[in-house]
Amino acid sequence: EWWSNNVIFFLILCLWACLDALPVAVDKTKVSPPVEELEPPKSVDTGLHYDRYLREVIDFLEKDPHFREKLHNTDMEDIKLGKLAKELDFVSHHVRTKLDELKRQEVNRLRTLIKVKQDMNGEKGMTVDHQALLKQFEHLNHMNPHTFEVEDLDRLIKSATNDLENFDKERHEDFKRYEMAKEHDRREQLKTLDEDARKKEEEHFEEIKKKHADHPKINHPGSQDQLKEVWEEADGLDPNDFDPKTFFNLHDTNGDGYFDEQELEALFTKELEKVYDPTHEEDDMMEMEEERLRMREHVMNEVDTNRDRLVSLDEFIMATNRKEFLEPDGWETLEQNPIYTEEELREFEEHLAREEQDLNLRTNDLMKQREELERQQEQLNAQKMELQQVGDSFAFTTKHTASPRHDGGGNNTTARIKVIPSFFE
Ligand SMILES: [Ca+2]
Ligand SMILES: [Ca+2]
Repeated sequence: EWWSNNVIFFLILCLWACLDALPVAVDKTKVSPPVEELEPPKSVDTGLHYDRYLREVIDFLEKDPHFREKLHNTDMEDIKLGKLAKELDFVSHHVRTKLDELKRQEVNRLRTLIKVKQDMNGEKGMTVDHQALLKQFEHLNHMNPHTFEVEDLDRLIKSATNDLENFDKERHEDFKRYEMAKEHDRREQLKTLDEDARKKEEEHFEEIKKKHADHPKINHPGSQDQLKEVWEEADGLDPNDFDPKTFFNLHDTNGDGYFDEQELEALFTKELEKVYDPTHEEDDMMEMEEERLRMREHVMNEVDTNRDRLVSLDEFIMATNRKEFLEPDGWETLEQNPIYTEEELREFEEHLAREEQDLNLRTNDLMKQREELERQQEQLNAQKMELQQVGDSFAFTTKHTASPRHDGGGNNTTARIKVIPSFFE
């Protein structure tokens, strides 16, 4: 089912881009098009590492009348089977040329990134993770870096749907690792302190934890209380006039008739400011962003009934008619539940230790190699010295046994004496 949800999302993304650029496309059919500049795409950032490429490909594809028509008339099943990707064979030469260009740019971008990464790893003495590198190329066929083919579109659709599904999950995992690294560093730091200092440090830690947990009540995200607070404080409107439809239109900032992820997340800023202040030692802004993500996911789950990762006006109005909208449960903030277990922290630390051990082994190898090179160099130097001594004594002997008289022939001893030391230098 996730698959069809994602395909729906992709389709919406396409349709959306389509509506956006429609007047431009109509103009282009009347006049023969001049060579188009590559402009940044207008649709919403997906947050994927190949976001720009994805959106540019979609923007250009929907400029092709044939492809646009197919996009409207192909059902989900067929998109799943890759039939939409096959329609690429029928798009105009002009669009195909643009797609080729986009792909070449994308391949170059990836190559540059990988080069930078390899250089950085090289400096740290780390090896390159080839699996991870190959993953960066999954959204296109890198075996053919020059032209954009059916396989490229097929891969792009599959990667985007799959990666968007896992995007939030990966952000949660990154956050968890961040928290475990923070705790690991704290414990390591404690180990370096004497008993008294350690006790003080522990007390301070508990104190700021308490300070952080002490904040005004958080409204349940997406509840009437929460939205009314935005309406009153951010929009400066009278709470008695609260109207869901007006609220929706006010906060659909790009005016496309949907709340996307960014527009939803913006609604929680008021709540988050109750808990997080960037000037306070006890408030971690990374945690604030994790909280924002949790709130958005929660509201999406409750309100986005057709699971296209967008909240339509209808879905929004429907949600405001539910009992939970008026009488919501409380909301548990991040600090009220553990982010990781001790077991997970232990595994994380073991992983860190293994990485450090690998690095140490590699460093040891390098040290040994350097010692060996130095030893060889010393041997060479010793040999050179020996030879030089031989050369010097030979020169000395030659000088003193040779007749000082110029013999008038080709046998110039002074020249030979000069040559010997310079040979050994
Ligand atoms: Ca919107
Ligand atoms: Ca929806």
